[in-house]
Order: sequence, then structure tokens, then C-alpha cells
Amino acid sequence: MIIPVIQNVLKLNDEVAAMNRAMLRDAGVFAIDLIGAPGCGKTALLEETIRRLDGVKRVAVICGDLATQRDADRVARHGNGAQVVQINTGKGCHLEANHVHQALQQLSLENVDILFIENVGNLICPVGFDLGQNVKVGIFAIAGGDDKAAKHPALVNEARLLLLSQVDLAPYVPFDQEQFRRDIGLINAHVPLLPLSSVTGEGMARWIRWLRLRHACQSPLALQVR
Ligand SMILES: Nc1nc2c(ncn2[C@@H]2O[C@H](COP(=O)(O)OP(=O)(O)OP(=O)(O)O)[C@@H](O)[C@H]2O)c(=O)[nH]1
Ligand SMILES: [Mg+2]
Ligand SMILES: [Zn+2]
Repeated sequence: MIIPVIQNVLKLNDEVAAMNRAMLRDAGVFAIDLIGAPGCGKTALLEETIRRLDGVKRVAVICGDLATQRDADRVARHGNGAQVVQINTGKGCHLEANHVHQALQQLSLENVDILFIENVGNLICPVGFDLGQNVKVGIFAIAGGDDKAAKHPALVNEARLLLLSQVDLAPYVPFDQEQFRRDIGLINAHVPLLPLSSVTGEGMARWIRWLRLRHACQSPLALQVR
């Protein structure tokens, strides 16, 4: 008897992700899959980022949550012409490429420079799902504890940038930043770590510079010049 073996259960996801990637590339959009635990400050970071990119880059945000459109409402409050879509996954603990594909139909991509995809708060399975993004960015929080990078090596390995949010809380919460950096260095010596605070604005200028640089490298104009 020949038993069928499904080699790649993620194959369908990867095919849709490839379609997303082509759509984003054709429109010159730089897309970030933002991954972090519940409450680590993903939406707060996006709110502050949109405020700072006003008049500099055209932004769209896809928010993923099991329920509610509260994050999309928070992002939309900032106006600034940012396009926002909320995805509710029901019981799903991560975004998949088809979620993003549906959301992309709601956006006018020709008017977007940078797309932020706020994944469902979860440090584990979002890492394994390609959404068609250019990069995955991991975000850890001071209040989450200094062992979280060591406990989530897959994210540290996949991410092209790691953020440490809520650094304004450092005086109040025990968090060994040296140990945290050492743990990251042992897992992925190449990934930069950027501490920042959405409340005080510390580190935000560097984050905005990184975004502008990455979008500039990505734009069709830059690709033609190369
Ligand atoms: N002090 C301080 N508080 C922050 C910072 N960033 C976020 N917060 C607070 O942390 C809490 C969670 O922030 P959110 O932005 O909702 O976190 P999130 O990662 O989007 O959460 P989920 O979408 O539910 O996974 C809120 O009360 C924020 O006001 C920061 O940089 N400093
Ligand atoms: Mg959020
Ligand atoms: Zn999941």
C-alpha cells in the first residue's frame, strides 16, 4: 500500500506568501512582520512610529488579534493618512499568509511605503509562518523579563532586528540588559538590538532611521540603480 506523505504542510502558506511578496515588491512597499508577546508594546510602538513618519513615509498597518478592533482603532486615531486593517483570527494564535492576502486587498498599496504587520501577541508560532514580509522584527519588553530571548531562540534567529521596548521602566523592573545581550549574541551574533521607549521616545530616532534606510534600499529606484 502506498501511503501519501505530506512533506510540507506549510506549502500552501508559502505559496500565498510568495504572492503577497510579489504584490508588495511591485508596489515598492517595505513590509515588516512585528512579532512579540502580548502586551510587549507593539501597538504603542506603531502609534509613535506613525506619528514620527507623518509626512516622511506613507504607512499602512495590519493588526492581528484574536478579537476586537481596538489596536486598529488606536492606530487610526493618529490620522496622518495611515491605512489600517484589523484581522480577527478567532482562536488562531498567529497570522497566516492568507490573512495578510485578504488584508492587502483592502489597502491601496500604490500609496504605501512601509507596511507594518502587527502579528498576534505570541513569541512562538508567528516565527514559522512566512507572510510575504521583507523582514521579521522581534520585540521584547523590559517587563517581560530578561530570559525571554534565550527562551525563544527561533525568533532571535529569524529576526533581522530586535527591539527591547519599555526601557523607561528599567529603573523599576529587575532586568539584566548585559545578560539579555549575551543571550542574543550566543544565538544570533548578527542581529542588532535596539532598546527603545514609546513613552519617552528614547531610541525612536534610531528606529526611524533604520526604517527609512531599509525602505530606501527596497524601493524599485534603488533596485534599478544596483
Ligand atoms: N512605560 C511604558 N509602557 C509602555 C511602553 N510601550 C507600551 N507600554 C504599555 O504597555 C501596555 C501594552 O502595550 P500595547 O502597545 O497594547 O502592547 P501590544 O504588544 O500591542 O499588546 P497586544 O496587541 O495585546 O499583544 C500598554 O499599557 C502600554 O501603554 C513603553 O515603551 N513604556
Ligand atoms: Mg497590540
Ligand atoms: Zn499559532
